Amino acid sequence: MAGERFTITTAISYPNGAPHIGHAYEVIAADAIARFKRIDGYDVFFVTGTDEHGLKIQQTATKAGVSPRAFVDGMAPRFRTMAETLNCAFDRFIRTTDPDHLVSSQALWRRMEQAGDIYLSKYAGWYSVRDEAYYDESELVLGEDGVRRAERTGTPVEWVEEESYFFRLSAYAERLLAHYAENPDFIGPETRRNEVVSFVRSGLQDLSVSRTTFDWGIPVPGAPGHVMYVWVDALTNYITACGFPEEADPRWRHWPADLHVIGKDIIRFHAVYWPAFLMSAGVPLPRRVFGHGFLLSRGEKMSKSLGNVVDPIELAGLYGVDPLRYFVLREVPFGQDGNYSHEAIVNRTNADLANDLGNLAQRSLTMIARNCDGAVPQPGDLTQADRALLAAADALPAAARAAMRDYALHHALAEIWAVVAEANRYFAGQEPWTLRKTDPARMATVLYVTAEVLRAIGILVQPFVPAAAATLLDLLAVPQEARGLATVGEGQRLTPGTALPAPSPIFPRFVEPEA
Ligand code: ME8
Repeated sequence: MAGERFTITTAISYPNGAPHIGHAYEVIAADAIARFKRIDGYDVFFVTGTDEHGLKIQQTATKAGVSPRAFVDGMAPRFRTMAETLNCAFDRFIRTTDPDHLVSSQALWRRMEQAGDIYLSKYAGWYSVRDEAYYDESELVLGEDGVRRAERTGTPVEWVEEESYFFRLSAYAERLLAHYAENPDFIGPETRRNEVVSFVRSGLQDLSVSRTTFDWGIPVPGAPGHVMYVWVDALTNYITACGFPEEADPRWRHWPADLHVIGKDIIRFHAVYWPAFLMSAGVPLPRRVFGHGFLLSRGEKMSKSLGNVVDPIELAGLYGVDPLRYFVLREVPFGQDGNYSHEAIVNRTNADLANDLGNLAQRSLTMIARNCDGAVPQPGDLTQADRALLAAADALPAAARAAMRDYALHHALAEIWAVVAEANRYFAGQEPWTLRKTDPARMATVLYVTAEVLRAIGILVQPFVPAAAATLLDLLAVPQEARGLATVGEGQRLTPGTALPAPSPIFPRFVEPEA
């Protein structure tokens, strides 16, 4: 594992409005996976960013009375700030208006053209600006209001007729199906894979890949008046970030991506169009595309006094960054849809974080501070109960790795919190506060075992609640360089006698503000 590389991306967001909880969810999940791989010794490259071209952005800018460029320059930093506020440690924040992305997109286009896959024709069909997608007649429904809409997304479509370059997508159906069959992990979860396979089996039509009726896009090389269809340029962001087209660029070692984290609504673009473009251009394909579910507000007011909070930065301010991260990753099985509500976030925060982990840390560390000279206690002989708890903690890296292999982040957290629960039962059952008077040596052992289990938990929770994990590991005086998954277990136990800082709370309870 050590030194093995791992490249992960999120979808790049349309900055046509402020970032919402769906954007936050996706970047949090990707960050947790990236951080998990980092503590497991991988050389990680994590990319996120904004998708700034296309008709939707141009129209929104016009409505706002500014140029598209001024509009995206105002909006994109809000997405970057959101990711930073949520403690997401990306390596590149790519904007599709970045100069290197123009070079990369045009180079990819040229390669597809050289492969004979681009030709000029005329497009006549339906287009949804909101989805930035073309639809077949068969994919539409006619509403009572006389408006045609895409059945899957409910967005209105308009008739488009213009000269357009096409990509010979129809020529790739067989190769794509063969790729899915040979690489069963290429699309996840299973439901998304089935959906894509049946879509491709039903036959693919060539794809219109340029537009002439507006100009907010990447110019098609050698074809004045044509800008690239926004999805061609958007998908290309993944290789731009890895230094394409300069394969001598040191960043090129990060390609192919190991994982594209995206929402379920854009699986077709990533699992059909994108691999076809890459096959055409002779560029290796990403290893896996994972379509997560949608996170929706239960549609109720978040709370009487708080109003309906949907801005992720506000949510983070209200509940705390770690509680928000923990909530979305623990509550929603990754790959499925989920709901959030004020009550659900508060319950998770107070039960799992403040009570189960926070209190255990606070109580045990306070006892150590008061009764063990503020240093890691000296354990005596271990009992069966001590050994069982330590074994449960030592088994966590393997259990978490197994869960994370399928990107079952909620399972990884469930495994960790099962050990938190076991540690609480142990602590309550051993009653170190009673031992303080009756058997101080045994008390020291119980506190040592608890602290050592907290070390393992602190290491394991870093990807999910990074700030709180850092605080916990600081309180246990675990050096920065000893915070990897490989340090969990027998080999690197806490050293008795190590001085510990004064304990402080890691997870405050959420207290309802006065109405
Ligand atoms: O689709 N819950 O951008 P976008 C969870 N620019 N995820 C959600 C969500 C929700 N309620 N709403 C949206 C685009 N998403 C394109 C991507 S990639 C080359 C180009 C997810 O701003 C959505 O599924 O509409 C997507 O993965 C991401 O947020 C950005 O959505």
